[in-house]
Amino acid sequence: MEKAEIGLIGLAVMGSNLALNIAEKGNKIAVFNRTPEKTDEFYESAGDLKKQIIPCKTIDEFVEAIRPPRPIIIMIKAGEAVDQQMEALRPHLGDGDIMIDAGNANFRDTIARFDRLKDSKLTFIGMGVSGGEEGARHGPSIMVGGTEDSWKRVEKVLTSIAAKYNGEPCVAWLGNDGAGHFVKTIHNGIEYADMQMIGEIYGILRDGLGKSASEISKIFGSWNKGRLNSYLIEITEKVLAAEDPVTKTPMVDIILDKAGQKGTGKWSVIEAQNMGIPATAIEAAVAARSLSALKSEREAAQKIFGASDYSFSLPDGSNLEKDLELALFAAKIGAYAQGFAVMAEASREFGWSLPMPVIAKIWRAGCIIRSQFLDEITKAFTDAPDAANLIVTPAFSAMVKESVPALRRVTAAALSAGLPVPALASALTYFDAYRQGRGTANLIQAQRDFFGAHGFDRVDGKDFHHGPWGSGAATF
Ligand code: NBP
Repeated sequence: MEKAEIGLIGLAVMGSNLALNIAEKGNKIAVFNRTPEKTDEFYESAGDLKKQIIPCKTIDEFVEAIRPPRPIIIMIKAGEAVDQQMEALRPHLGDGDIMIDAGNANFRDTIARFDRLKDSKLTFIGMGVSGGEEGARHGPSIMVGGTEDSWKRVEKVLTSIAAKYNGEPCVAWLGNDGAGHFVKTIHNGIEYADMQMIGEIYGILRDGLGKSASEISKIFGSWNKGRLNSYLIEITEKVLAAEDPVTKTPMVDIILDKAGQKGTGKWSVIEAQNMGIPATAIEAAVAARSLSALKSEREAAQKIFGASDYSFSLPDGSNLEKDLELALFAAKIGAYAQGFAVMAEASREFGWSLPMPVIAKIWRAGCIIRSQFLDEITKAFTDAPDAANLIVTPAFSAMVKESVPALRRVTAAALSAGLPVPALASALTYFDAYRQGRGTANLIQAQRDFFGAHGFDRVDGKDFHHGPWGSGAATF
């Protein structure tokens, strides 16, 4: 029997869709699932693609079915299950075989797994896959981390299944060990910020301007034809237009306003903090989900403080919808600038040489944050590869100058109206702090020197590094 080009373990939502995608693109694939009945179910539902699939009930049979050196995608529940599966697989593998974790792993676990296999005959790839079920089936964005040699073994198959943007595949090798999973983590952090900012603009339209879900849907629909064109704006238009089959009222109006945060969103913020890179809009978005989850506390607090009257108004002469659109655009630039800045620092810290234009490129299709905007980021980083931050590239500094005034008007009006806009406000404050040549940390340094004799650097470079506040140490 002809051997499979690749193997896949884990036939739940993501794994089965990815396997069908791989088979559909003409690659022979062997599949295995811990619970064998699921392998049968999967195979029976594969229709015409059955001829490309080798269903296997045992690990022995599975490994035997793949052409060496064997690339094996592990698409199972992230965490301990991956280590267990790897241990179960390991004794069956041979020289050059590659275990590929395609789940949402913490990149630190990926580095540890990569290191564990370093001196063995096996190799490890950590592969971030974005696009959910639909992406897995018809073309995800794929972020690969591992050795270049192992990437070469899987490049053809992965290129065949990845999403395409103007014919270019949305898959790339991004660097060693945890590079792929790190980039996926930051993708998800940006996704949190993007969604939160859209949610805040929705809140202004709903609560500050009294618009119905269908009216707001139309506004997002018109924005989707302009510079905000993206998958997230497109689905926002759609979900706002949807009707609840039970009550026949807008679906969004009867969905509980509680969202969770887990895994990648949280990790992106933790890693930004670990590296000392400000990612305030992403942090605000993760925290906003945590605050949303405190539903009963929020209801109790509303009883004490009352709700704001939410009367949102912009200065006379403003074009309301245009300002909201531009404000969202400006804030979005802030969130992406922060995400890319976190990746730039991680690249230095972990020695990955992350290619920023390539990352923007492979996010243009297939993933949740896909958009036309990412094409502009690709161009900006290609034209200014050494830029310290996206917002200072020539292309984006012009956009920032054009859009930040609207963000300021919208944020100021929302704050006055008592409308919570943590991500929009964080993005605005990020711009303001980033472009402030002289900030206020001089006072913090003075305070630190006062109570802890920490010393400070002087603006005149003179060699005298303590203030005239006594010994320099606080007395208690
Ligand atoms: P789940 O995360 O729900 O995991 C279910 C799969 O894991 C089943 O195949 C199950 O086998 C297997 N499994 C478990 Br649970 N414990 C195992 C163990 N100890 N050994 C071997 N197999 C084990 O699947 P999913 O939703 O398809 O997601 C897969 C990965 O992709 C996750 O890391 C997820 O975070 C990531 N991801 C998901 C999405 C999405 O939209 N769902 C998007 C992007 C990434 P069984 O059938 O025997 O129980």
